Amino acid sequence: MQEGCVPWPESAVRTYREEGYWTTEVLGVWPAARAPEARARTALVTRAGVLTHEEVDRAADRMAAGLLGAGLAPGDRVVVQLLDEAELVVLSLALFRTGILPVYALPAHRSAEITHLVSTAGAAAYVCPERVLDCDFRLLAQEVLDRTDSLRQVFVAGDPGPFTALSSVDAEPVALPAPDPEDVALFLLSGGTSGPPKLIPRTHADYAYQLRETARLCGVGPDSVYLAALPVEHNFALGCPGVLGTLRAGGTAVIAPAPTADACFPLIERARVTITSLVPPLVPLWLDAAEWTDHDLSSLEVLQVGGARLDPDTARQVPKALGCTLQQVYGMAEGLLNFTRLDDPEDVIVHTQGRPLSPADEVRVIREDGAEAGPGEVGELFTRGPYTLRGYYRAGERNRTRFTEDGFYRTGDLVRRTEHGDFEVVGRINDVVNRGGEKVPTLEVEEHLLAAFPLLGAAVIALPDALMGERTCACVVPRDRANPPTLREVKAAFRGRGVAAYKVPDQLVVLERLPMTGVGKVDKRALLAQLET
Ligand code: OOB
Repeated sequence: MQEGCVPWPESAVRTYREEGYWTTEVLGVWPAARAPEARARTALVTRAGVLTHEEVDRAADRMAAGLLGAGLAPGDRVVVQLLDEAELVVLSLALFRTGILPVYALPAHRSAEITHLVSTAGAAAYVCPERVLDCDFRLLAQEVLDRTDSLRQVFVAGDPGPFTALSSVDAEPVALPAPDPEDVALFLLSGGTSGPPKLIPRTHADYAYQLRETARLCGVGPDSVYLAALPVEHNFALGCPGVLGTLRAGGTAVIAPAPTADACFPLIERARVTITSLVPPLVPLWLDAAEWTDHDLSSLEVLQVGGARLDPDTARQVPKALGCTLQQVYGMAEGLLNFTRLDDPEDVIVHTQGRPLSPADEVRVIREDGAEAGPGEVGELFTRGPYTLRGYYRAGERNRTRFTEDGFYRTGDLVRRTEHGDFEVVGRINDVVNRGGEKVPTLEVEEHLLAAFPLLGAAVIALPDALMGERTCACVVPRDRANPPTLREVKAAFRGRGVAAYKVPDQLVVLERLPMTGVGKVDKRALLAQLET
């Protein structure tokens, strides 16, 4: 494995190879998609039009040659932040084929996050759109260039301004260096930990296994049509089985411009979509819209819901309202994925977040007193397995707190396991606000508040929210009591600092002091209790 990554121990590697979890498969070169009968079939449907498997394959080979021609080399890191367009898929395949490593940023990220990613990854290139709404990414790229020192190139989808057009990264296909299947293929971002996003190395072998096994579990094959309603850069829509798992199986991926029913229902009808995935806050909106829609949704077989807790009442309504099977997915970019099975009893599908994907996933539920939890008892979930990382990228010491000595990843999630082994997620011990699937690291928000305003203290907590599940509440103690910041000023300051919009606090509470624990940390439990009364 590359420098900065923590390899699996030799004994685990041997088991995963011998038992067939890891093969010699490399991401992006997929026999089912290259089979003669698949080549003329539709691979991608986007706003820009339709591409067949053959066209995607050829475009990826040309872009791969173009990337090498532009001076990038296997092992280089490239921060990828594109709109959910065909280019994102073609670029991903091109990067996998050359062994150049994408670091997937989210569409909502702005200069603060991109600067952090470029410097943590030591990225050689950044790929971005021309502009989105009010953000000109070429200006953002210039800011990142000024603040970091590894970046050599910026590729822009659209008018490149002073940079290079992504469309010019194109050359006659060349023989490509074959990546080692057990080397890193891509980096995902952590959502579940408290600080700024950490980089999660995922290897060809581990991610290929995930794609293969999730497709099998969801019945995804050459006739399947997956709708990416959520951002493709996130593990859920990327590879569970998502866009990559569907393409790998020879099926069709449809990329929606937005996750709303308005945007997605016409696509479901037109492309005869069979499977899609959503985060919980979208589900009631889809259910309402389904009641009056004229669009034919009858092709839909499976709706996956995950990223945050789905309320059982909403879950129960899905099959009737949308005419499909609900699948709850409790996953994480770090690896472990849990699914309810398509043929599980209704009770399991409605009330649990499923069980591990792989027989090789090892899971432990550890109570607060350190003992293993029995069925029905709450504890923190620890896991290791053939597609779960052993350490964050270049995280050194910090990995010690997130992993046990024997390689288990501490998820920070509080779960309960039923007698049948299905998980219910009941809470979290990490300091993250789960805003309907979008993870807001409280520490990061607190740092921005302290840097932007004269404060004696800042503490960010999650408050229950009817739509989002949780909302972000910032509690601040101003230095000058007579002159506290307003929510509007906080919003303006976050925008000025180039922070993704979903991290802006939803609510601001001005306090005279923050409750403290005996060891001098902010007592967030007491703070929550104080706000609830
Ligand atoms: C997915 O991945 P991440 O990395 O954005 O966030 C992981 C965290 C989990 O540790 C857990 O706290 C929470 O998100 N979570 C859920 C959940 N699914 C994820 N909490 C309750 N119920 C669920 N169903 O969010 C993700 C990755 C792949 C597939 C699906 C979701």
